Amino acid sequence: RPIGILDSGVGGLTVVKEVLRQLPNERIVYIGDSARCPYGSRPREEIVRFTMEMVRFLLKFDPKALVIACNTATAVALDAVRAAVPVPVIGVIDPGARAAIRETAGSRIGVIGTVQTIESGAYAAAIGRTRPDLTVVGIATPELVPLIELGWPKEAARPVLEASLAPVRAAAVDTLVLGCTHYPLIADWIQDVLGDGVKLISSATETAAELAAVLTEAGLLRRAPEVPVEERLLLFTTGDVPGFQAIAERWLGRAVAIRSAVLNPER
Ligand code: DGN
Repeated sequence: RPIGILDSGVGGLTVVKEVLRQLPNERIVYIGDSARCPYGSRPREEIVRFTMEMVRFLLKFDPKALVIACNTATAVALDAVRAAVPVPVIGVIDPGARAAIRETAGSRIGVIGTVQTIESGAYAAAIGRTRPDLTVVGIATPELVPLIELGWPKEAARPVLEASLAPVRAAAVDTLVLGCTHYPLIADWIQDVLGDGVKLISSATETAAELAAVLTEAGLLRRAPEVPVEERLLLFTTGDVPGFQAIAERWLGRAVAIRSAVLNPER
C-alpha cells in the first residue's frame, strides 16, 4: 500500500523529496491541486472541502497513511481529515514547530506562510505548547505562492521577495519557519534576501521522520528491497501538466511522469 501525499500544488513535492530519501522502500501517490492553488487566502470552509476532495481521490489507492503536505490545509483541515479516514494522518505544522524549537538560538522565531496559516495561529500554539517562553512572530507572505507555482525566474521574483520579507527583517528573528510547503522551493532566494544571520526551517525533513516513526510503530513500514523511483512515485496534478512537470523535475532532480487528475466533489 502506498503513502498518500497532498498539497494545493507543487509545494508538497518538498515533502515528497524527503520521504523518497528517508523511506526508500515506500510507494507514494501525490496529488497537487494546482488548478485551484493558492488555497491560502480562501475561506476555511472551502479549504476543508477541497482538501477532502483530494483525500477521497487518494483513498482510491488504498493508502496506509496520509500526509497533508500543505500548511494551510493542515492548519484548517487536519482534524476533519483525521476524523474521516481510518489511517494515520500526518500534518506539517507540528513537525515544523519541533524543528524550529530545536534550531533556535535566541528567543524569537519567525513564521512565514499563507494568510490562513498565519491567522490560525497554529505555529504559535504548537511552539508554545513546549516552549511558552519563545516569541513567535507570524507574517503572511501570500505573494510568494503564485510566483513559485508559475515558475518565475529569480530576477523577476526578487522585488516581490524584498517587499514580502521586509517585515521579517524588521522582526529581528534568528530562525524563520518556512510555514508553507512551497517556500523551500525558493529557500536559497529567501536566504539571499535575509542574509546568513537567519536560519531557515523547512518542515519536510521532520515530517518524513514523523511518518517513518508512525509507520514503524504501526508495523506498516515496507521491508521489501528498494524499488526504482520511477516505479514507486505516482504524481497527479489538477492543473497544467508541463508546468508541474518542469518544477517537479527540477526539484526532484530526475525525469518524472505527471498524470492529470480531476477532483470530484461527490466521489
Ligand atoms: N503549500 C501550501 C501551504 O503549505 O500552505 C499553500 C499554498 C497555497 O495554497 N497558498
